[in-house]
Amino acid sequence: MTNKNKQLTTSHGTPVGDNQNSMTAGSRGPTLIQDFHLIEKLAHFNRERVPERVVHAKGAGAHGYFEVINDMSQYTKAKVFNSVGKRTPIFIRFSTVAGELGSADTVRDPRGFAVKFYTEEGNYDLVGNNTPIFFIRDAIKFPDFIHTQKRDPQTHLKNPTAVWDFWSLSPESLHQVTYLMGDRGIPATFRHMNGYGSHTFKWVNAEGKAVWVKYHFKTELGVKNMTNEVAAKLAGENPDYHTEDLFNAIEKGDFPAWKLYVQIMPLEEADTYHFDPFDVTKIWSHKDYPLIEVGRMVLNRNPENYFAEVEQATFSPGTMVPGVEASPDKMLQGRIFAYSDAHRYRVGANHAALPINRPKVEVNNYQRDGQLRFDSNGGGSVYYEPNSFGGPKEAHEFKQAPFQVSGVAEQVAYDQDDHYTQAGDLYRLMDEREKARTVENIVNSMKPVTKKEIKLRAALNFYKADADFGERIAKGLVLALPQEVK
Ligand code: HDE
Repeated sequence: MTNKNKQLTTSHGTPVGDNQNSMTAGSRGPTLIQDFHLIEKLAHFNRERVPERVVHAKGAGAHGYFEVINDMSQYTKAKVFNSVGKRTPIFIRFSTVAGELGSADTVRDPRGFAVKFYTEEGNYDLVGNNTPIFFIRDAIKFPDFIHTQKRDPQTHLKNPTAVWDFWSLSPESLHQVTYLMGDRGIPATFRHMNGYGSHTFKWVNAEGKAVWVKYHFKTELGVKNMTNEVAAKLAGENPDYHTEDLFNAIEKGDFPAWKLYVQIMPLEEADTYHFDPFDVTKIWSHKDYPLIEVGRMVLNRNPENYFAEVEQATFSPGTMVPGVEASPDKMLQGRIFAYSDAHRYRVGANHAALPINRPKVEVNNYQRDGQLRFDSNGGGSVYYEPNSFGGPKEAHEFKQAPFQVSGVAEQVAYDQDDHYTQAGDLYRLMDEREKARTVENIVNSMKPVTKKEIKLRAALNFYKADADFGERIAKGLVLALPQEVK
C-alpha cells in the first residue's frame, strides 16, 4: 500500500492546508487552540508507544510458509501436518529475552522462536525458543526469575548477584545455564539457529489416539554462533545486527529455511520414563525417541510495517488447533493463561482481530464490543448462545480428547530432582575448546557477584553436574570447593 503523491489529510480524512506552520494570531501571536491539525498531531504522537513486551521485547519478524514433507495423520489430525505438499502461511518472530525494545541483538541470551501457523482450522501458535529446555519448570517462579534478568530496582543496572543468587538456589536451571553459557548462547544470526517447542505437547489423531510430542526446527544453514568479542563489538556498533541480517537476507531473496522434526513418545511411556517427560528442564534422548521429519518452514517475505506486524503480533501457546493439545507440563500450563493476558493488557481485548493476528478462516463467535472493535462486531447477527436463530454452534468432534487425572490437589514439587545429569552430559558433549569458553563465560559472569557464598553454591552445582566443570569454575573464581563434596 502506498500513499505516494496523495493529498495530506487528518486521521479523519479531511484535507490539510498547511503542515509547516501552526495557526497563530499574526506571525508573533499566540497559537490558537482551534488549530485542530496541530493538536491532533501532537496528541497522537504522545500515544505512539504501546507497552513493550515484558520479556522478549526486542525482536524481528518475517512471513513465510510451512510445507508438509511427511504426512503425520497417524499421530495427529491437525491438518497443518497432514497431506504431503500442503503449504500453510506462517509468521515468525525471533527475539531476545531480557533486553528492552532498544537493546542489542548480540547478547548472551536465549532467543524467542515464535511461529504462527495460519492454518485452515484457525491459528496455531508454537511459541518456543532456540533452546530445547528452560531455566525453571514451574510457572510460579517465572516473575522472580525474570526480575533477576532485568534491572536492579535501585541502581537500574543489570545485577549479576541477583542472577546467580536465583540460579544457584534453583538448581533446576543448571542445564539451561550450561547451554546459555556455551557457544549457542550467542547465535551468529537468527538464520543460523535452531528452534524448539521446548515443552512436551500432545498430538491426537482422528481416532482419538494420543501421543506425546516435542518439536525441533533445524536450520538448513547449519548452526553458527558468535564469539564474545564479535558480539560485544556489534552490540556497540550495530545493536540491530540480527534484525538487519534477517531483513536483508529476505530482501535479496536469500530465504532462510528450517526442517521441522518431532520426537514421539507413546502415551503410556510417560509413566515409566526414567524422568518426568513433562519437565521442561530436560531433553528426551534422541536414541529413545528419534527425530521424525515433518516438513519445511521457509521465510520469504519481510513485514511491510514493523509496528503493525511485529510489535502487534500476539502469540500464545494456548492457541492450538484440533489434534494438538497441552501436556501437564507446569510451565506450559502457566503460559496458556499468561500470554493472552499479556496481549489483552499490551495490545487490547481485540488483539486477535488485528490483521497480523487474524486467522485466514472465518471467526464466528458471540464475543462482542471491547476497545478498538474496528470490525463489524458481529453486525446484526445473533449475539448469544444457545439461540433459536441459527447462530454458530459447537461441534463435539472438536472437543479435547478426554484424559485421566489423579492425585491430591496441593502445591507440590516435581517428584524427581536430578538437575545434574543432563547438565553434565551437555558439558561432556563439548569439545575441549568449547568447555574452556563455557567455563570462561561462567567465571566472567560470576566475577562481579558480591557474595562469596553465592559463587560457592553455584560452583558446587556445576561440580555435581561434572567434577571437572565445577573444579574449573571454582579455580577461575579462586574458590576452594569444600573437601566433603569431593
Ligand atoms: Fe514466555 N512470555 N513465558 N516463554 N515467551 C512472553 O508474552 C511466560 C517461556 C516466549 O514474539 C510474554 O506477549 C511465562 C518459555 C517467547 O511475541 C509473556 C513463562 C518459553 C515470547 C510470557 C514463560 C517462552 C514470550 C511477554 C513461564 C519457550 C515472545 C509478552 C511459565 C518455550 C513471543 C508476551 C513474541 C513472551 C510469559 C516461559 C518463550 C509475559 C509466564 C518456557 C518466544 O506472556
